[in-house]
Amino acid sequence: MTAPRLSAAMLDALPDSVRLPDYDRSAVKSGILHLGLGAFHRAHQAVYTDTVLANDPRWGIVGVSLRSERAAAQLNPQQGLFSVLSEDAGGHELRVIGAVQQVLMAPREPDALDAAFSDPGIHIVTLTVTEAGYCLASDGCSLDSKLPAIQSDLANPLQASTAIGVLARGLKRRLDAHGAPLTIISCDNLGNNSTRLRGALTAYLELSWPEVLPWLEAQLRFPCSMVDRIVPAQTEISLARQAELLGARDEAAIATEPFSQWIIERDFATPMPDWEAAGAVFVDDIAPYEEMKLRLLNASHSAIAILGLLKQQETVADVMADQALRKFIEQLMAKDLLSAIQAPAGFDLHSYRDALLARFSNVCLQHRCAQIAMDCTEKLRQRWLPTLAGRGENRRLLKALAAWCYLVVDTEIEIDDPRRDRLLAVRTSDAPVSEQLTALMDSLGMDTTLQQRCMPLLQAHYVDLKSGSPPTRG
Ligand code: CS2
Repeated sequence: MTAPRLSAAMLDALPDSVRLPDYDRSAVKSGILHLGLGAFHRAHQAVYTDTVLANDPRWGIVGVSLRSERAAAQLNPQQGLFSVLSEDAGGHELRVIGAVQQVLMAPREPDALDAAFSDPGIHIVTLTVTEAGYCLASDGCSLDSKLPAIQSDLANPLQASTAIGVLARGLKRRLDAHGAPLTIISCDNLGNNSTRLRGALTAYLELSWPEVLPWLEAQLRFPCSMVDRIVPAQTEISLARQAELLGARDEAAIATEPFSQWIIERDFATPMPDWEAAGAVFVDDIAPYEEMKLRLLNASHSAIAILGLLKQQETVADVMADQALRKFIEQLMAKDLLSAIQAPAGFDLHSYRDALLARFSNVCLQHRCAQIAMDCTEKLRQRWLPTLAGRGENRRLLKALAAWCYLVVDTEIEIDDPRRDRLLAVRTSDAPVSEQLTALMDSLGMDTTLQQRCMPLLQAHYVDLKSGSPPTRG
């Protein structure tokens, strides 16, 4: 018999081991609007907020999906409830989160969305829309206003489906309604994430509603944030196991690791949830935290994914169990990545690295290499280029970059990337190697000075790979 679907009515019937929302959900008011209600938000910001709600009912989350109906279909029939399984070799915890009140589908529900943006009880907008969701040009800073999705939002603001278009219209409505302040926080893996968001949004508003800009300057704040928790995409198998543990079928279930970190720049325009009481940290200078995470965790994650795919390893834990790959990753971290990072004050980078190796080796997480290898042109720019631009040892990082070039040009591995067409054009061209590599470096937004410096070694490693030498050699 299939288990009944998770719902508010059946919470009391769940096993005693399951941790439930310890507050009255009917007393919760909406205080946060979240754009992009994927797995990461559910395993991260929603969990911190759920903890806060036990003492302060002002911070319920209204979720907004931009393109897909999926999150609404998963969560609304469950009254926003979902379960988070956190697990490693030490054991597991299963918790039901009640912080999400409802999910709106932006292009289908413009009136409800306008009402949410105009609600004076909403003080905060958070976003997890992936690196590509900021619609940035190759310089990584300005808005790519020629993108078809941006052009379409500018032409049809009521059907907006990019984060930038939805946010711009929402701000216009809020200003027209009352102009109360707002704190807007990006929770995506981009350095200076909220500052970049602000830049893209400002450029969009200049083209659409420039009258919003003085208010944005005066009344809105965009604190940057560093988020960390490994959240693999669910599979049929993991969903079935979680249903068994929960005693209910949960279409929005999330499986993750016990570790979680959230660092937020202290720069707020509004009252804030006491996320610190739930384990987040507010800091004045976020740059060293962002740098540490992107250039160590995410940088090695991308290398793991690319090398793993080339060696037909399915998951990150599989890569870590492969002696040659593990050794390469350990060396990459120790020799190339660590030395290029300025640690936050009082932080021990070596223990951080050790903890990362243990997290990557967590066999409870089915974190597929293919998931991490998505959107490489966006990710590698953030994760690898700043280290390559430094003056330190870069040999292994250039090998990993050569491995990405090899994956794009010389294999038939599926490419899931916002610049897929450009990459496929290189795959099918018969241009000389140096031209192919230049085209790939251009797609990452690598400037010409850096290209000139990297090219000789990159090309040598790439030619080695083409001649059958494994990327982990040497
Ligand atoms: C991963 C990240 O998919 C990826 O690119 O590197 O999602 C990573 O799991 C998180 O940033 C961990 O906090």
